[in-house]
Amino acid sequence: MATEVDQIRNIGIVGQGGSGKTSLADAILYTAGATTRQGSVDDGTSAFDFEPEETRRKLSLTTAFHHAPWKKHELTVVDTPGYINFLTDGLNCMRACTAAVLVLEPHAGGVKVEAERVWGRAEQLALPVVAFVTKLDRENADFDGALKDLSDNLQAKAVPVQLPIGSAETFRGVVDLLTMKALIAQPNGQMKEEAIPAELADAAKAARERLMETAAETDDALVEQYLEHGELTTEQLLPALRGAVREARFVPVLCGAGAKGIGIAPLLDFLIQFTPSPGERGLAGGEDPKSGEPIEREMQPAAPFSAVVIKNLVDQFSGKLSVFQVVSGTVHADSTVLNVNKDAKERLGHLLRLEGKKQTQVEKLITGEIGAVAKLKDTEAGDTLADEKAPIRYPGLVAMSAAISFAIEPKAKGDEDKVVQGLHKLMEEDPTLKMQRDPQTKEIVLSGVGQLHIEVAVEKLKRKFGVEVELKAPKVPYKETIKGSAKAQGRLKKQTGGRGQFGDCWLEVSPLRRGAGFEFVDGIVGGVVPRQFIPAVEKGVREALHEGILAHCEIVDVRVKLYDGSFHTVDSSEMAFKIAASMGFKAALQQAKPILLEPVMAMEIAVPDECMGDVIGDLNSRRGKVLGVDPKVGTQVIRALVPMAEVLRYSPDLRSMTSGRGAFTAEFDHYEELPAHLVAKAIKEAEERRAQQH
Ligand SMILES: Nc1nc2c(ncn2[C@@H]2O[C@H](COP(=O)(O)OP(=O)(O)OP(=O)(O)O)[C@@H](O)[C@H]2O)c(=O)[nH]1
Ligand SMILES: [Mg+2]
Repeated sequence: MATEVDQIRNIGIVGQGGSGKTSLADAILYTAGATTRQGSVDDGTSAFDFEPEETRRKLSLTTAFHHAPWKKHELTVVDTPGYINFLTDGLNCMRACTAAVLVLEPHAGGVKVEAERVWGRAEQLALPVVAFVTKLDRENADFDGALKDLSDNLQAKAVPVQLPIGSAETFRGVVDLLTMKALIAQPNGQMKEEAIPAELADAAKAARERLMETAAETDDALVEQYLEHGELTTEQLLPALRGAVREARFVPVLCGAGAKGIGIAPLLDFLIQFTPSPGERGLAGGEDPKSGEPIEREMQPAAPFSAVVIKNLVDQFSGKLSVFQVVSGTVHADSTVLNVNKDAKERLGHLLRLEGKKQTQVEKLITGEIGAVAKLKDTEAGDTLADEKAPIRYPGLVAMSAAISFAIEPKAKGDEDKVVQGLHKLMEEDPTLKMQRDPQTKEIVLSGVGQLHIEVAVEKLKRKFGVEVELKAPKVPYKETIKGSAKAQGRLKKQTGGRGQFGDCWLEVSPLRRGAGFEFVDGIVGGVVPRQFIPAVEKGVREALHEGILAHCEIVDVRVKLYDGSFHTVDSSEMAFKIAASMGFKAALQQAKPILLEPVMAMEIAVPDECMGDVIGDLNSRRGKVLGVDPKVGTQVIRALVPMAEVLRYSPDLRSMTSGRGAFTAEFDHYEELPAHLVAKAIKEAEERRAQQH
C-alpha cells in the first residue's frame, strides 16, 4: 500500500485498438513481480482482459486496473480499450491518471481516429504522454515510421529517449540515450547493460543530441550552455527533461515488445523517474457547488478529502462498485462523505483496491490512489464525493453520443421486464449505452456507439442476467402532419333501445411550425357545444393523435379548433362527444394534405483525407446534406444531416469505405417531410408491421 503521494503513479495505457496495450500492461505486471506468469491476451490469461466477452474476442471492452510495485513506487496500471466502440470509458479513466503511455505499432499509419481522441483528451487533461513503440519483434517493424506518425498525425514533438537494437526476429533490446548504454533482453525478462553496438553508435549520438536540444530549449541558461559547449551534463539534462515531460512539452519515445517482455523495465524506470506523482500534477480544478465559481484544490493527503467517480462496475453477485480516484485528502473505511452532485450523504463501507478481476480490502486510500466502494445509494459515474465541510465539484464524464440503434425483442415471451432491468444495470456500467421505449412502435430500442457495442451488451445480458434477445433494425419513427387547413364535421348519432348517443362538432385543422406539437383551441360561442363537453372533444382529438391516417404514426404539429357543433339534452354525453371529435378530426385531416415526416440525424464523420470523396458521395446518395468539413491532421470531420432511415446500418458501410479508419456519431436533430416517392414504401412497411402485431 502506498504511504506517500510521491510514490504513486497512475499510468493510463492508451492508444489505437489492437496496438498492444493490454499485452504491455500484462508485461508490466509480470516484470514488476505482481504476477507469476505473464498474462496473454491471445491465450485468454490476461489480468486485464478477463471478462468472457473480452477473452472470446481477444480485445479490451472496458478499462481494467492492477497494481505493480516498482522500486519503492506504487504504480497503478490502467489498461484502457482502444476500439472506438469502447473508447469513452478509457477517456473517462484517463482523468485518474498521472501520465499516459501511448502505445504505437511500429509503422506509419498506426495513428487513427482513436489515437487522436486519446491524444486530444490527454491535452485537455494536461497529462504527460510517453510513447511506447511496441511489437518491434514483428516483421517489417519500423520504429521511424511510428515516429513520423506521431509528428505528422498528432503533431506531437516526438523525441526518442531510446532506439531499438535489431529488428523483427533480431530485435533484442534498446539503446538508452540517457545513459548511452545498450540494454539487452535476457531470457529471465530482465535487461542487461552492455556497450552500444558499433553499428548504432552514430545514430545514438545524433539521437542524444536531439534529446539535449529538447532539454536545452526549456531554459535560456541551458540553451546558452548547449550552444557554447555543444553538450549538457547529465546533471543538467535529467532535471530539464523531467520538467519538460511533466509540462507535456514533448513526447519522449521509448520502445520494446510488450508481448515478449522486452523494454519493460526501462519503461518503468522512466515512468517513475520522469513522470509526476499526483501531488506534482498541480492543483485540481473544480467548482464551488453553491456558487458555481471555479475553485482549486491541492492534491495532497493533508487537504480535505475529495474524489471523483470515474466508472461503475456491476457484478451480478456483489452489485455495483463505484471506482473513484482520491483527488485530495485521505479517506478511511466506514466513513461518511458528501455526494456533491446529488447533495446526498453516502456511507463508504469497505474500501477496495482493484487487482484485475479481484479486489482487496484496504483501511484507507490517500491522494492519487484509485479505489472502489460497493453499494453507494445515489452515486453515479462522474459524481464528486467530498468532505462535507469542504465541498468541491469536479467536471463530469466525457460523453459519446450513440450512433446506432437496434430494436431488441426477448426470445422468450414474458421476459420483457428482465430485459429492461438487465439493461438498466448494464447502463450503470456503461453510460454510452442508451435504452428507450419508442412510444410509437412500442419497441425497446437500444442505442450505442457501434454495432459491436450493442452485440457485446446483448452477450452480457445473456451471461449476467440470463435473458436472450434478438436484434432487429429499429423501425424509423415516422410522424404525420398536415400541410394545409381544412374543416370537417364529426357527428355521432345512435339510437340503441333506450337512451341514445349524440355528439356533433365542427373542427378546423391547420398546420403548426415544425416541433410545435399540438394545440387545441376552443372557439365555441353561444354554447352550441355545452362547456362540460368541450374537454371531451379535446380528449377525443388527443387520443386520435396517436394514430395517424397514413401510416398509423403519431400526428404532430397541428392546431385543432372547435368552432361549431350541436347537442341533444338527453342523449349527449362525454363519450359521444369524444367519439364525434375523433371522427371529425380524422375527416378534417384527410382534406388537409396529410404528409409523413421522417427523423433526420446530425452526423459527424471523421475519415482519413483520401476517403473523403467516397464518403461524401455516399452521403449524397443517402439523401444527406453536407454542412461542412473541418480539416484535422490527416483526417477530415464531415458534418452532415442525413435521414435516419438511410443510416440505420451505417457502421459496416463506413468501415468498408474507410478500411476501418472512419468513425462517426449521429444524433437526432429534427423531423422533415418524407419525399413523396418514399411515402408509398413507408406506408407499406407500416401496414406489414401492423399485420404482424395483430
Ligand atoms: N509480435 C507481437 N505481437 C504483439 C505484441 N504486443 C501485442 N501483440 C499482439 O497484438 C494483438 C493485440 O494485442 P492487445 O494487447 O490485445 O492490444 P490492445 O491494444 O490491448 O487491444 P484493444 O484493447 O482491443 O484495443 C494480440 O494478438 C497480441 O498478441 C508484441 O510485442 N509482439
Ligand atoms: Mg486491450
